[in-house]
Amino acid sequence: MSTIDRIVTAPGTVEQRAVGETAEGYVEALIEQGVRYLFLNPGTDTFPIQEALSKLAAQGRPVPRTVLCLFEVVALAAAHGYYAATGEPQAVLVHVDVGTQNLGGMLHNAQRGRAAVFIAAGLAPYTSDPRLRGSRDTYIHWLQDQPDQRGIVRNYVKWDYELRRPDQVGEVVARAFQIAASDPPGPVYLTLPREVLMDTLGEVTLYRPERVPPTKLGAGDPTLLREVARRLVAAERPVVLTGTTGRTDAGYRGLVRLAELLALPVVEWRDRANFPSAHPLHQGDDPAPWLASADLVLILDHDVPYLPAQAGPSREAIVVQIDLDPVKERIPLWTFPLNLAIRADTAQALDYLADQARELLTEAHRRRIAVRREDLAAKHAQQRAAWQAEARASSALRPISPVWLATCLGQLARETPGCVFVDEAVTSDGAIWRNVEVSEPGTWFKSGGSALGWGLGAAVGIKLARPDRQVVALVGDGSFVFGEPLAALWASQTQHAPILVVIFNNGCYNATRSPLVAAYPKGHSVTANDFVGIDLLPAPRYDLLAPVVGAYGERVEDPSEVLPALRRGLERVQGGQSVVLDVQLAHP
Ligand SMILES: Cc1ncc(C[n+]2csc(CCOP(=O)(O)OP(=O)(O)O)c2C)c(N)n1
Ligand SMILES: [Mg+2]
Repeated sequence: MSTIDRIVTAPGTVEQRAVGETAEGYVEALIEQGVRYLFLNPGTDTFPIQEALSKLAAQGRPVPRTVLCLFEVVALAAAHGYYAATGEPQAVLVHVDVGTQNLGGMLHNAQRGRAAVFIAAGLAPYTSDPRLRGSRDTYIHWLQDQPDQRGIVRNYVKWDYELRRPDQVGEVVARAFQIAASDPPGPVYLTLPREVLMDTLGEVTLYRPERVPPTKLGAGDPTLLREVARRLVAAERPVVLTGTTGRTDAGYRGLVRLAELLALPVVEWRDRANFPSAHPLHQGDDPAPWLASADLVLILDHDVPYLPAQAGPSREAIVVQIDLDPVKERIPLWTFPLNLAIRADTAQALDYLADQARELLTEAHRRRIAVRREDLAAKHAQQRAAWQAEARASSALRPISPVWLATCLGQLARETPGCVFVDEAVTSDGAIWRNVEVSEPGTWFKSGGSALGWGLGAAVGIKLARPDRQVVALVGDGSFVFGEPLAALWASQTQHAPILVVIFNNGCYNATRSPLVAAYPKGHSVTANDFVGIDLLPAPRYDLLAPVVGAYGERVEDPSEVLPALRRGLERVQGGQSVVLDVQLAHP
Protein backbone atom coordinates (compact mmCIF):
# COMPACT_ATOMS: atom_id res chain seq x y z
CA MET A 1 0.00 0.00 0.00
CA SER A 2 1.41 3.41 -0.95
CA THR A 3 1.71 6.24 1.57
CA ILE A 4 -1.08 8.12 -0.08
CA ASP A 5 -3.32 5.03 -0.05
CA ARG A 6 -2.71 4.62 3.66
CA ILE A 7 -3.61 8.25 4.29
CA VAL A 8 -6.70 7.99 2.11
CA THR A 9 -8.05 5.04 4.04
CA ALA A 10 -7.07 6.30 7.50
CA PRO A 11 -9.87 7.38 9.78
CA GLY A 12 -10.36 11.12 9.68
CA THR A 13 -9.37 11.49 6.05
CA VAL A 14 -12.36 13.13 4.58
CA GLU A 15 -11.77 14.59 1.21
CA GLN A 16 -9.45 14.49 -1.76
CA ARG A 17 -9.23 17.63 -3.82
CA ALA A 18 -7.42 18.04 -7.10
CA VAL A 19 -4.72 20.68 -6.99
CA GLY A 20 -1.57 21.55 -8.91
CA GLU A 21 1.36 22.21 -6.61
CA THR A 22 1.71 21.71 -2.85
CA ALA A 23 1.23 25.45 -2.27
CA GLU A 24 -2.33 25.11 -3.61
CA GLY A 25 -2.86 22.16 -1.30
CA TYR A 26 -1.60 24.35 1.54
CA VAL A 27 -4.20 27.02 0.80
CA GLU A 28 -6.92 24.36 0.51
CA ALA A 29 -5.82 22.96 3.88
CA LEU A 30 -6.09 26.43 5.46
CA ILE A 31 -9.60 26.81 4.05
CA GLU A 32 -10.51 23.36 5.39
CA GLN A 33 -9.42 24.52 8.87
CA GLY A 34 -11.73 27.52 8.65
CA VAL A 35 -9.09 30.18 7.97
CA ARG A 36 -10.72 33.39 6.74
CA TYR A 37 -7.73 35.73 7.00
CA LEU A 38 -4.06 35.28 6.23
CA PHE A 39 -1.86 37.83 8.02
CA LEU A 40 1.10 38.04 5.69
CA ASN A 41 4.51 39.52 5.17
CA PRO A 42 6.02 37.72 2.18
CA GLY A 43 9.43 36.81 0.76
CA THR A 44 11.16 34.89 -1.97
CA ASP A 45 10.03 31.58 -0.48
CA THR A 46 6.34 32.35 0.16
CA PHE A 47 5.47 33.33 -3.43
CA PRO A 48 4.23 29.84 -4.39
CA ILE A 49 1.48 30.39 -1.79
CA GLN A 50 0.79 33.89 -3.12
CA GLU A 51 0.52 32.43 -6.63
CA ALA A 52 -1.81 29.73 -5.33
CA LEU A 53 -4.03 32.34 -3.64
CA SER A 54 -4.28 34.27 -6.87
CA LYS A 55 -4.97 31.17 -8.95
CA LEU A 56 -7.53 29.64 -6.62
CA ALA A 57 -9.38 32.95 -6.28
CA ALA A 58 -9.58 33.15 -10.08
CA GLN A 59 -11.05 29.64 -10.07
CA GLY A 60 -13.75 30.83 -7.70
CA ARG A 61 -12.41 28.98 -4.66
CA PRO A 62 -13.12 30.67 -1.30
CA VAL A 63 -9.56 31.75 -0.47
CA PRO A 64 -8.64 33.50 2.80
CA ARG A 65 -8.52 37.27 2.66
CA THR A 66 -4.91 38.43 2.67
CA VAL A 67 -3.98 41.07 5.23
CA LEU A 68 -0.66 42.43 4.06
CA CYS A 69 1.24 43.79 7.05
CA LEU A 70 4.29 45.94 6.34
CA PHE A 71 5.97 44.74 9.50
CA GLU A 72 5.66 41.27 11.00
CA VAL A 73 4.89 42.59 14.49
CA VAL A 74 1.59 43.91 13.11
CA ALA A 75 0.76 40.58 11.46
CA LEU A 76 1.12 38.54 14.62
CA ALA A 77 -0.49 41.13 16.90
CA ALA A 78 -3.48 41.36 14.51
CA ALA A 79 -3.83 37.57 14.35
CA HIS A 80 -3.61 37.43 18.16
CA GLY A 81 -6.24 40.16 18.49
CA TYR A 82 -8.54 38.42 16.05
CA TYR A 83 -8.19 35.15 17.96
CA ALA A 84 -8.78 36.85 21.30
CA ALA A 85 -11.98 38.43 19.99
CA THR A 86 -13.39 35.26 18.42
CA GLY A 87 -11.69 32.15 19.81
CA GLU A 88 -11.00 31.14 16.19
CA PRO A 89 -7.36 30.10 15.53
CA GLN A 90 -5.62 32.39 13.05
CA ALA A 91 -2.93 32.00 10.38
CA VAL A 92 0.21 34.07 9.82
CA LEU A 93 2.77 33.70 7.03
CA VAL A 94 6.23 35.29 7.11
CA HIS A 95 9.57 35.17 5.32
CA VAL A 96 12.17 32.59 6.43
CA ASP A 97 14.43 33.30 9.43
CA VAL A 98 14.36 37.08 9.04
CA GLY A 99 10.59 37.42 8.98
CA THR A 100 10.41 35.03 11.91
CA GLN A 101 12.80 37.22 13.90
CA ASN A 102 10.73 40.28 13.12
CA LEU A 103 7.75 38.67 14.86
CA GLY A 104 9.82 39.56 17.88
CA GLY A 105 8.08 40.16 21.16
CA MET A 106 4.68 39.42 19.67
CA LEU A 107 5.65 35.77 19.91
CA HIS A 108 6.13 36.21 23.64
CA ASN A 109 2.70 37.87 23.82
CA ALA A 110 1.07 35.06 21.84
CA GLN A 111 2.63 32.54 24.22
CA ARG A 112 1.69 34.34 27.44
CA GLY A 113 -1.64 35.53 26.06
CA ARG A 114 -2.45 31.94 25.00
CA ALA A 115 -3.25 32.86 21.43
CA ALA A 116 -3.93 29.97 19.08
CA VAL A 117 -2.03 31.25 16.06
CA PHE A 118 -0.59 29.08 13.33
CA ILE A 119 2.61 30.77 12.15
CA ALA A 120 4.20 29.50 8.99
CA ALA A 121 7.45 30.68 7.47
CA GLY A 122 9.19 30.01 4.20
CA LEU A 123 12.38 27.98 4.33
CA ALA A 124 15.33 28.66 2.06
CA PRO A 125 15.55 25.95 -0.62
CA TYR A 126 17.70 22.93 0.21
CA THR A 127 18.90 22.29 -3.28
CA SER A 128 21.10 24.22 -5.66
CA ASP A 129 20.65 22.10 -8.79
CA PRO A 130 18.88 24.43 -11.26
CA ARG A 131 17.09 21.48 -12.83
CA LEU A 132 15.13 21.02 -9.61
CA ARG A 133 11.98 23.11 -9.31
CA GLY A 134 12.15 25.59 -6.43
CA SER A 135 15.90 25.21 -5.93
CA ARG A 136 18.20 28.08 -4.99
CA ASP A 137 18.25 30.81 -7.59
CA THR A 138 19.13 33.96 -5.74
CA TYR A 139 21.98 35.35 -3.60
CA ILE A 140 20.05 35.39 -0.34
CA HIS A 141 19.11 31.71 -0.47
CA TRP A 142 22.55 30.81 0.90
CA LEU A 143 22.44 33.48 3.62
CA GLN A 144 18.97 32.47 4.80
CA ASP A 145 19.91 28.84 5.28
CA GLN A 146 20.22 28.65 9.06
CA PRO A 147 21.28 25.69 11.17
CA ASP A 148 18.00 25.77 13.10
CA GLN A 149 15.32 28.21 11.92
CA ARG A 150 12.70 26.62 14.14
CA GLY A 151 15.01 27.08 17.10
CA ILE A 152 14.30 30.83 16.91
CA VAL A 153 10.76 30.26 18.15
CA ARG A 154 10.98 26.98 20.04
CA ASN A 155 10.97 28.68 23.43
CA TYR A 156 7.58 30.22 22.68
CA VAL A 157 5.57 27.75 20.63
CA LYS A 158 3.74 24.56 21.58
CA TRP A 159 4.79 22.72 18.45
CA ASP A 160 7.11 23.22 15.53
CA TYR A 161 7.55 21.20 12.41
CA GLU A 162 8.85 21.28 8.87
CA LEU A 163 6.70 20.32 5.91
CA ARG A 164 8.77 17.48 4.49
CA ARG A 165 6.67 16.05 1.69
CA PRO A 166 3.91 17.35 -0.57
CA ASP A 167 1.48 14.60 0.44
CA GLN A 168 1.77 15.62 4.12
CA VAL A 169 0.35 19.08 3.68
CA GLY A 170 -3.30 18.49 4.67
CA GLU A 171 -2.30 16.41 7.67
CA VAL A 172 0.38 18.80 8.90
CA VAL A 173 -1.85 21.87 8.69
CA ALA A 174 -4.66 20.06 10.51
CA ARG A 175 -2.20 18.95 13.19
CA ALA A 176 -0.92 22.52 13.62
CA PHE A 177 -4.45 23.79 14.28
CA GLN A 178 -5.25 20.89 16.57
CA ILE A 179 -2.28 21.65 18.81
CA ALA A 180 -2.66 25.44 18.71
CA ALA A 181 -6.30 25.25 19.83
CA SER A 182 -5.86 22.53 22.47
CA ASP A 183 -6.03 23.76 26.06
CA PRO A 184 -4.13 25.81 27.01
CA PRO A 185 -4.04 27.35 23.54
CA GLY A 186 -0.89 28.87 22.09
CA PRO A 187 1.14 29.54 18.96
CA VAL A 188 2.58 26.83 16.70
CA TYR A 189 5.17 27.13 13.93
CA LEU A 190 5.74 25.42 10.60
CA THR A 191 8.49 25.90 8.02
CA LEU A 192 7.68 25.51 4.34
CA PRO A 193 10.66 24.55 2.11
CA ARG A 194 10.30 26.06 -1.33
CA GLU A 195 10.96 22.83 -3.21
CA VAL A 196 8.09 21.17 -1.36
CA LEU A 197 5.71 24.11 -1.97
CA MET A 198 6.51 24.03 -5.70
CA ASP A 199 6.39 20.27 -6.07
CA THR A 200 3.49 18.73 -7.95
CA LEU A 201 0.93 17.30 -5.58
CA GLY A 202 -2.02 16.46 -7.83
CA GLU A 203 -4.45 15.72 -5.04
CA VAL A 204 -4.51 17.05 -1.50
CA THR A 205 -5.91 15.04 1.38
CA LEU A 206 -7.94 17.33 3.60
CA TYR A 207 -8.75 16.60 7.22
CA ARG A 208 -12.04 17.95 8.42
CA PRO A 209 -11.43 19.90 11.67
CA GLU A 210 -14.06 17.83 13.51
CA ARG A 211 -11.93 14.76 12.89
CA VAL A 212 -8.77 16.43 14.23
CA PRO A 213 -10.30 18.07 17.28
CA PRO A 214 -8.37 20.07 19.83
CA THR A 215 -8.51 18.71 23.35
CA LYS A 216 -10.51 20.96 25.66
CA LEU A 217 -10.62 20.92 29.43
CA GLY A 218 -13.90 20.53 31.24
CA ALA A 219 -15.08 21.68 34.67
CA GLY A 220 -12.16 20.13 36.56
CA ASP A 221 -11.91 17.53 39.30
CA PRO A 222 -15.38 17.32 40.92
CA THR A 223 -14.00 16.18 44.30
CA LEU A 224 -11.72 19.18 44.50
CA LEU A 225 -14.43 21.55 43.29
CA ARG A 226 -16.89 20.27 45.90
CA GLU A 227 -14.26 20.99 48.52
CA VAL A 228 -13.82 24.52 47.14
CA ALA A 229 -17.62 25.03 47.20
CA ARG A 230 -17.72 23.88 50.82
CA ARG A 231 -14.88 26.24 51.78
CA LEU A 232 -16.42 29.14 49.87
CA VAL A 233 -19.73 28.75 51.64
CA ALA A 234 -18.02 28.57 55.02
CA ALA A 235 -15.57 31.43 54.35
CA GLU A 236 -16.07 34.64 56.28
CA ARG A 237 -13.68 36.86 54.34
CA PRO A 238 -13.30 35.35 50.86
CA VAL A 239 -11.86 37.25 47.91
CA VAL A 240 -11.72 36.46 44.20
CA LEU A 241 -8.74 37.57 42.12
CA THR A 242 -9.39 37.31 38.39
CA GLY A 243 -7.17 37.86 35.36
CA THR A 244 -8.65 36.44 32.16
CA THR A 245 -11.83 34.68 33.26
CA GLY A 246 -13.79 36.86 30.85
CA ARG A 247 -11.94 35.47 27.83
CA THR A 248 -15.23 33.66 27.20
CA ASP A 249 -18.74 35.02 27.68
CA ALA A 250 -19.46 31.95 29.80
CA GLY A 251 -16.52 32.77 32.10
CA TYR A 252 -17.77 36.32 32.61
CA ARG A 253 -21.32 35.18 33.35
CA GLY A 254 -20.13 32.29 35.50
CA LEU A 255 -18.14 34.66 37.68
CA VAL A 256 -21.09 37.03 38.05
CA ARG A 257 -23.32 34.12 39.04
CA LEU A 258 -20.99 32.70 41.68
CA ALA A 259 -20.01 36.09 43.08
CA GLU A 260 -23.66 37.15 43.41
CA LEU A 261 -24.71 33.87 45.01
CA LEU A 262 -22.09 34.13 47.75
CA ALA A 263 -21.41 37.89 47.83
CA LEU A 264 -17.77 37.49 46.86
CA PRO A 265 -15.64 40.60 46.42
CA VAL A 266 -13.98 40.57 43.00
CA VAL A 267 -10.58 42.18 42.47
CA GLU A 268 -9.75 42.37 38.80
CA TRP A 269 -6.54 42.58 36.82
CA ARG A 270 -8.23 43.82 33.66
CA ASP A 271 -6.53 41.65 31.09
CA ARG A 272 -10.04 41.05 29.75
CA ALA A 273 -13.47 42.28 30.73
CA ASN A 274 -14.01 39.76 33.54
CA PHE A 275 -16.74 41.27 35.67
CA PRO A 276 -18.99 44.35 35.35
CA SER A 277 -16.94 47.13 36.87
CA ALA A 278 -20.00 49.02 38.17
CA HIS A 279 -21.25 45.92 40.00
CA PRO A 280 -21.33 46.52 43.79
CA LEU A 281 -19.15 43.42 44.27
CA HIS A 282 -16.38 44.82 42.05
CA GLN A 283 -13.67 46.09 44.35
CA GLY A 284 -11.14 47.58 41.94
CA ASP A 285 -7.74 46.32 40.91
CA ASP A 286 -5.65 46.22 44.08
CA PRO A 287 -5.55 42.85 45.88
CA ALA A 288 -3.29 44.12 48.68
CA PRO A 289 -6.01 45.42 51.07
CA TRP A 290 -7.89 42.10 50.81
CA LEU A 291 -5.13 39.56 51.04
CA ALA A 292 -3.92 39.89 54.61
CA SER A 293 -7.37 39.36 56.12
CA ALA A 294 -8.87 36.91 53.60
CA ASP A 295 -9.59 33.41 54.88
CA LEU A 296 -10.13 32.12 51.34
CA VAL A 297 -8.45 33.42 48.20
CA LEU A 298 -9.97 32.14 44.96
CA ILE A 299 -7.58 32.90 42.10
CA LEU A 300 -9.07 32.56 38.64
CA ASP A 301 -6.95 32.54 35.49
CA HIS A 302 -4.13 34.63 36.86
CA ASP A 303 -0.45 34.51 35.94
CA VAL A 304 0.59 36.96 38.68
CA PRO A 305 -2.25 37.15 41.22
CA TYR A 306 -0.41 39.56 43.51
CA LEU A 307 3.08 40.91 44.05
CA PRO A 308 4.61 38.99 46.98
CA ALA A 309 6.90 41.97 47.62
CA GLN A 310 3.81 44.06 48.42
CA ALA A 311 1.23 41.69 49.89
CA GLY A 312 0.25 38.08 50.23
CA PRO A 313 -2.32 35.80 51.80
CA SER A 314 -2.00 34.94 55.47
CA ARG A 315 -0.61 31.54 56.45
CA GLU A 316 -4.07 30.43 57.54
CA ALA A 317 -5.83 31.34 54.31
CA ILE A 318 -6.97 28.65 51.90
CA VAL A 319 -5.66 29.55 48.44
CA VAL A 320 -7.16 28.02 45.31
CA GLN A 321 -6.21 28.64 41.70
CA ILE A 322 -8.47 27.51 38.86
CA ASP A 323 -7.00 27.85 35.40
CA LEU A 324 -6.24 26.01 32.15
CA ASP A 325 -2.75 25.70 33.62
CA PRO A 326 -2.99 26.42 37.35
CA VAL A 327 0.70 25.86 38.13
CA LYS A 328 2.09 27.66 35.05
CA GLU A 329 4.23 24.94 33.61
CA ARG A 330 5.90 27.34 31.16
CA ILE A 331 6.94 29.83 33.85
CA PRO A 332 10.09 28.26 35.31
CA LEU A 333 9.64 29.78 38.77
CA TRP A 334 6.04 30.24 39.80
CA THR A 335 5.87 29.70 43.50
CA PHE A 336 2.68 31.31 44.68
CA PRO A 337 1.58 29.03 47.51
CA LEU A 338 -1.67 27.18 46.74
CA ASN A 339 -3.76 24.69 48.64
CA LEU A 340 -5.58 23.53 45.57
CA ALA A 341 -4.52 23.87 41.93
CA ILE A 342 -7.43 22.92 39.71
CA ARG A 343 -6.88 22.47 36.01
CA ALA A 344 -10.13 23.41 34.33
CA ASP A 345 -12.04 25.56 31.92
CA THR A 346 -12.92 28.17 34.52
CA ALA A 347 -16.31 28.95 33.02
CA GLN A 348 -17.43 25.37 33.56
CA ALA A 349 -15.77 25.15 36.96
CA LEU A 350 -17.59 28.29 38.09
CA ASP A 351 -20.96 26.88 37.07
CA TYR A 352 -20.25 23.67 38.92
CA LEU A 353 -19.10 25.62 41.99
CA ALA A 354 -22.27 27.73 41.96
CA ASP A 355 -24.49 24.64 41.68
CA GLN A 356 -22.66 22.93 44.54
CA ALA A 357 -22.54 26.01 46.73
CA ARG A 358 -26.24 26.70 46.37
CA GLU A 359 -27.07 23.26 47.69
CA LEU A 360 -24.84 23.75 50.71
CA LEU A 361 -26.24 27.12 51.78
CA THR A 362 -28.12 27.14 55.09
CA GLU A 363 -30.20 29.96 56.51
CA ALA A 364 -27.27 30.94 58.72
CA HIS A 365 -24.99 31.17 55.69
CA ARG A 366 -27.52 33.28 53.81
CA ARG A 367 -27.79 35.73 56.68
CA ARG A 368 -24.03 36.13 56.88
CA ILE A 369 -23.79 36.53 53.10
CA ALA A 370 -26.50 39.22 53.15
CA VAL A 371 -24.50 41.21 55.69
CA ARG A 372 -21.35 40.83 53.59
CA ARG A 373 -23.23 41.93 50.49
CA GLU A 374 -24.21 45.19 52.20
CA ASP A 375 -20.73 45.74 53.48
CA LEU A 376 -19.16 45.17 50.05
CA ALA A 377 -21.66 47.46 48.34
CA ALA A 378 -20.73 50.20 50.80
CA LYS A 379 -17.02 49.63 50.17
CA HIS A 380 -17.64 49.72 46.42
CA ALA A 381 -19.57 52.98 46.70
CA GLN A 382 -16.88 54.52 48.87
CA GLN A 383 -14.15 53.50 46.44
CA ARG A 384 -16.04 54.91 43.45
CA ALA A 385 -16.78 58.17 45.28
CA ALA A 386 -13.05 58.62 45.87
CA TRP A 387 -12.27 57.87 42.22
CA GLN A 388 -14.93 60.31 41.03
CA ALA A 389 -13.60 63.02 43.31
CA GLU A 390 -10.13 62.45 41.86
CA ALA A 391 -11.56 62.63 38.34
CA ARG A 392 -13.35 65.92 39.06
CA ALA A 393 -10.22 67.40 40.59
CA SER A 394 -8.27 66.48 37.45
CA SER A 395 -10.65 68.13 34.96
CA ALA A 396 -8.84 71.45 34.61
CA LEU A 397 -5.26 70.36 35.24
CA ARG A 398 -2.73 71.53 32.65
CA PRO A 399 -0.93 69.68 31.21
CA ILE A 400 -3.71 67.12 30.92
CA SER A 401 -3.74 64.46 33.63
CA PRO A 402 -4.01 60.77 32.63
CA VAL A 403 -6.95 60.57 35.07
CA TRP A 404 -8.78 63.23 33.09
CA LEU A 405 -8.09 61.56 29.74
CA ALA A 406 -9.34 58.29 31.23
CA THR A 407 -12.44 60.03 32.61
CA CYS A 408 -13.27 61.43 29.17
CA LEU A 409 -12.76 57.96 27.69
CA GLY A 410 -15.20 56.66 30.31
CA GLN A 411 -17.75 59.19 29.07
CA LEU A 412 -17.07 58.18 25.45
CA ALA A 413 -17.60 54.52 26.40
CA ARG A 414 -20.96 55.36 28.00
CA GLU A 415 -22.01 57.16 24.82
CA THR A 416 -20.85 54.26 22.62
CA PRO A 417 -22.46 51.01 23.75
CA GLY A 418 -20.43 47.95 22.86
CA CYS A 419 -17.23 49.93 22.39
CA VAL A 420 -14.17 47.64 22.48
CA PHE A 421 -10.91 48.74 24.12
CA VAL A 422 -7.40 47.51 23.46
CA ASP A 423 -5.22 48.48 26.39
CA GLU A 424 -1.49 49.05 26.14
CA ALA A 425 -1.30 52.24 28.16
CA VAL A 426 1.22 50.85 30.66
CA THR A 427 1.48 53.24 33.64
CA SER A 428 -1.87 54.87 32.80
CA ASP A 429 -3.64 51.52 33.25
CA GLY A 430 -4.75 52.23 36.81
CA ALA A 431 -6.35 55.56 35.84
CA ILE A 432 -8.04 53.89 32.88
CA TRP A 433 -9.38 50.89 34.79
CA ARG A 434 -10.83 53.16 37.44
CA ASN A 435 -12.53 55.53 35.02
CA VAL A 436 -13.60 53.44 32.03
CA GLU A 437 -16.32 50.99 32.96
CA VAL A 438 -16.87 47.65 31.32
CA SER A 439 -20.27 45.99 31.36
CA GLU A 440 -19.98 43.28 28.72
CA PRO A 441 -17.57 40.42 28.01
CA GLY A 442 -15.32 40.75 24.97
CA THR A 443 -14.91 44.49 25.30
CA TRP A 444 -11.41 44.68 26.83
CA PHE A 445 -8.15 43.24 25.57
CA LYS A 446 -4.56 43.25 26.78
CA SER A 447 -1.77 41.22 25.26
CA GLY A 448 -1.32 38.90 28.23
CA GLY A 449 2.43 39.38 27.86
CA SER A 450 4.93 42.16 28.35
CA ALA A 451 6.22 42.92 24.85
CA LEU A 452 5.11 46.41 23.90
CA GLY A 453 3.92 47.09 20.38
CA TRP A 454 0.87 44.83 20.48
CA GLY A 455 -1.92 47.38 20.79
CA LEU A 456 -2.13 48.84 17.30
CA GLY A 457 -1.95 45.57 15.38
CA ALA A 458 -4.27 43.85 17.84
CA ALA A 459 -6.83 46.63 17.40
CA VAL A 460 -6.79 46.10 13.64
CA GLY A 461 -7.29 42.34 14.10
CA ILE A 462 -10.12 42.91 16.57
CA LYS A 463 -11.82 45.37 14.20
CA LEU A 464 -11.61 42.77 11.40
CA ALA A 465 -13.20 40.25 13.75
CA ARG A 466 -15.88 42.63 15.05
CA PRO A 467 -16.62 45.08 12.24
CA ASP A 468 -19.86 46.14 13.93
CA ARG A 469 -17.99 47.49 16.99
CA GLN A 470 -15.99 50.66 17.57
CA VAL A 471 -12.43 49.69 18.50
CA VAL A 472 -10.33 52.08 20.57
CA ALA A 473 -6.62 51.43 21.14
CA LEU A 474 -5.19 53.04 24.28
CA VAL A 475 -1.40 53.21 24.04
CA GLY A 476 1.52 54.91 25.72
CA ASP A 477 3.74 57.05 23.50
CA GLY A 478 6.46 54.42 23.78
CA SER A 479 4.02 51.63 22.98
CA PHE A 480 2.68 53.54 19.97
CA VAL A 481 6.13 53.56 18.39
CA PHE A 482 6.83 49.92 19.30
CA GLY A 483 3.59 49.06 17.47
CA GLU A 484 4.98 50.06 14.05
CA PRO A 485 2.33 52.76 13.57
CA LEU A 486 2.95 53.20 9.85
CA ALA A 487 2.43 49.50 9.16
CA ALA A 488 -0.51 49.19 11.57
CA LEU A 489 -2.36 52.27 10.33
CA TRP A 490 -1.69 51.31 6.73
CA ALA A 491 -3.21 47.87 7.39
CA SER A 492 -6.23 49.44 9.10
CA GLN A 493 -6.78 51.78 6.15
CA THR A 494 -6.24 49.21 3.40
CA GLN A 495 -8.36 46.59 5.17
CA HIS A 496 -11.18 49.04 5.89
CA ALA A 497 -10.77 48.27 9.56
CA PRO A 498 -10.72 51.77 11.05
CA ILE A 499 -9.62 52.21 14.65
CA LEU A 500 -9.36 55.10 17.08
CA VAL A 501 -5.86 55.31 18.56
CA VAL A 502 -5.48 57.38 21.72
CA ILE A 503 -1.90 58.09 22.78
CA PHE A 504 -1.30 58.68 26.48
CA ASN A 505 1.66 60.85 25.62
CA ASN A 506 3.66 61.60 28.75
CA GLY A 507 6.85 62.14 26.75
CA CYS A 508 8.66 59.29 28.42
CA TYR A 509 9.03 55.64 29.25
CA ASN A 510 7.41 56.15 32.62
CA ALA A 511 7.35 52.44 33.43
CA THR A 512 11.12 52.30 33.34
CA ARG A 513 11.45 55.63 35.21
CA SER A 514 9.36 54.75 38.27
CA PRO A 515 11.27 51.59 39.30
CA LEU A 516 14.52 53.55 39.00
CA VAL A 517 13.12 56.28 41.27
CA ALA A 518 11.86 53.67 43.74
CA ALA A 519 15.20 51.86 43.87
CA TYR A 520 17.37 55.02 43.96
CA PRO A 521 15.17 57.67 45.63
CA LYS A 522 18.23 59.74 46.47
CA GLY A 523 20.26 58.59 43.49
CA HIS A 524 21.91 60.82 40.93
CA SER A 525 19.07 60.58 38.39
CA VAL A 526 16.56 61.89 40.95
CA THR A 527 18.70 64.54 42.67
CA ALA A 528 20.04 65.99 39.42
CA ASN A 529 16.76 65.32 37.57
CA ASP A 530 18.90 63.76 34.87
CA PHE A 531 17.41 60.50 33.67
CA VAL A 532 19.25 58.44 31.08
CA GLY A 533 17.25 56.72 28.37
CA ILE A 534 13.81 57.65 29.70
CA ASP A 535 12.56 60.76 27.91
CA LEU A 536 11.11 60.70 24.41
CA LEU A 537 11.94 64.36 23.90
CA PRO A 538 11.70 66.26 21.69
CA ALA A 539 8.46 64.34 21.18
CA PRO A 540 7.84 63.21 17.61
CA ARG A 541 4.66 64.61 15.97
CA TYR A 542 2.69 61.39 16.09
CA ASP A 543 -0.40 63.21 14.80
CA LEU A 544 1.43 64.09 11.58
CA LEU A 545 2.25 60.45 10.95
CA ALA A 546 -1.40 59.51 10.46
CA PRO A 547 -2.08 61.40 7.20
CA VAL A 548 0.87 59.69 5.54
CA VAL A 549 -1.33 56.60 5.16
CA GLY A 550 -4.66 58.39 4.80
CA ALA A 551 -5.57 58.30 8.48
CA TYR A 552 -6.44 61.43 10.46
CA GLY A 553 -4.28 62.86 13.24
CA GLU A 554 -4.88 65.42 15.91
CA ARG A 555 -2.89 66.73 18.84
CA VAL A 556 -4.75 67.59 22.04
CA GLU A 557 -3.28 69.89 24.68
CA ASP A 558 -6.28 71.52 26.32
CA PRO A 559 -8.19 69.50 28.96
CA SER A 560 -11.51 70.96 27.81
CA GLU A 561 -10.77 69.68 24.30
CA VAL A 562 -10.25 66.04 25.26
CA LEU A 563 -13.86 64.84 25.11
CA PRO A 564 -14.76 66.84 21.98
CA ALA A 565 -11.64 65.46 20.26
CA LEU A 566 -12.54 61.91 21.26
CA ARG A 567 -16.07 62.37 19.92
CA ARG A 568 -14.80 63.87 16.66
CA GLY A 569 -12.31 61.03 16.36
CA LEU A 570 -14.90 58.34 16.85
CA GLU A 571 -17.18 60.01 14.32
CA ARG A 572 -14.42 59.84 11.72
CA VAL A 573 -13.76 56.21 12.58
CA GLN A 574 -17.45 55.49 12.09
CA GLY A 575 -17.05 57.12 8.69
CA GLY A 576 -14.29 54.64 7.80
CA GLN A 577 -11.05 56.49 8.59
CA SER A 578 -8.54 55.58 11.29
CA VAL A 579 -7.68 58.33 13.74
CA VAL A 580 -4.66 59.06 15.95
CA LEU A 581 -5.29 61.37 18.89
CA ASP A 582 -2.00 62.40 20.42
CA VAL A 583 -2.98 63.61 23.89
CA GLN A 584 -0.21 65.58 25.57
CA LEU A 585 -0.08 64.59 29.22
CA ALA A 586 1.88 65.91 32.14
CA HIS A 587 5.45 64.61 32.09
CA PRO A 588 5.90 62.51 35.25
C1 LIG B 1 9.36 45.32 23.22
C2 LIG B 1 9.65 45.94 24.53
N1 LIG B 1 10.73 46.71 24.68
C3 LIG B 1 11.00 47.28 25.88
C4 LIG B 1 10.18 47.07 26.95
C5 LIG B 1 10.53 47.67 28.31
N2 LIG B 1 9.53 48.66 28.69
C6 LIG B 1 8.56 48.36 29.56
S1 LIG B 1 7.54 49.63 29.84
C7 LIG B 1 8.41 50.64 28.81
C8 LIG B 1 8.00 52.06 28.59
C9 LIG B 1 6.65 52.19 27.99
O1 LIG B 1 6.44 53.53 27.65
P1 LIG B 1 5.01 54.07 27.28
O2 LIG B 1 4.35 53.17 26.32
O3 LIG B 1 5.17 55.49 26.87
O4 LIG B 1 4.18 53.99 28.63
P2 LIG B 1 4.49 54.71 30.03
O5 LIG B 1 5.47 53.86 30.75
O6 LIG B 1 5.04 56.07 29.73
O7 LIG B 1 3.18 54.74 30.72
C10 LIG B 1 9.49 49.96 28.26
C11 LIG B 1 10.43 50.57 27.31
C12 LIG B 1 9.06 46.24 26.76
N3 LIG B 1 8.23 45.94 27.72
N4 LIG B 1 8.81 45.71 25.53
MG1 LIG C 1 4.99 57.19 27.94
